[in-house]
Amino acid sequence: MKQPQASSGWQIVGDGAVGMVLAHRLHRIGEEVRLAGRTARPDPWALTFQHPPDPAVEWACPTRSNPGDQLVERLVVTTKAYSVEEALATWSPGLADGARVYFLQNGMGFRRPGDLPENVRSLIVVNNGFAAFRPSSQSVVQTACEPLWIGDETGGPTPACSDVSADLDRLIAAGFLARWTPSIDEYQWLKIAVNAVINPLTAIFDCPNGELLDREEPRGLVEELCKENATILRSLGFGGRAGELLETTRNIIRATSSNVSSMLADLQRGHGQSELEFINHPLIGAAEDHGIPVPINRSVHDRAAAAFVESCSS
Ligand code: KPL
Repeated sequence: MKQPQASSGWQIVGDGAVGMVLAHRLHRIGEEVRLAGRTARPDPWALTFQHPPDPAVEWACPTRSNPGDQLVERLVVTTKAYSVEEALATWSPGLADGARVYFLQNGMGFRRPGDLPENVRSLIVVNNGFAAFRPSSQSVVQTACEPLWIGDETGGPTPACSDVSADLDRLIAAGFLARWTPSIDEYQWLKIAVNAVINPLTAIFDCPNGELLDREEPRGLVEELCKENATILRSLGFGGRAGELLETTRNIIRATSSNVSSMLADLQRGHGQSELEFINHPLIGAAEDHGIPVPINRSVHDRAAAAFVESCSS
């Protein structure tokens, strides 16, 4: 019987802004990449990438919408958290033995038991501010580049295998500030504590990230939310970073000021799906577990959830 071939390239699943930036930057250094989205795309797909102040470049992105008969050794899942289950249902059966699967979602709680074969390595990537947005469905603008923290559940001081180390080297060669961390959960919580501020507020106030600091009401809410979130981080044992939360959040807002946040983008699409469950719920849940009152988080969550309900009925 003919054995399926394994592809050593990067299979990126999720053709949103982050997937498009990864695909372009890896392709530019000669890596083999393929991009998959929910809908089938032409192969190759004509895309535009820009990282200001550099001019926009056009390029032909190879695509593929399912594994077919070529096993995948390296899968990068850049879908929204609520689409991970569907993405893995398609790609998990096509993974090679020992494949690496990188997850780049906002928030947590998007994995399901048994969603990956046992002989596959799963890695979490926390993107602290390498941000991008899509002015149109075929173009992407990268607006910032900050560390991509990469780690796994075992929390070893270095990657558990040389393939993962080699992947990190390639990401660095492609211009990402990719770094290994033995405490990826700390970075996940820190990012959640920031996203739980920026994302729902931009949805409520219907504004790009930067305007949160220009207008009085959201500016006050940024401060109050950060105060509550710092208390939650301390209770989780991440006090070292809690003191800087307000400053970190403001810096990310400034660095991504022209961005339409991923939550506002979801709201504008009007499909009613939001990442509140993966970003705001874990934080409010952790507060509940530790007996910490978080009235501002609850009210901001409820206002953002109401905006999603309304966007579907209008
Ligand atoms: O992660 C983001 C998001 O939009 O989800 C930020 C950093 C807020 C950039 O917009």
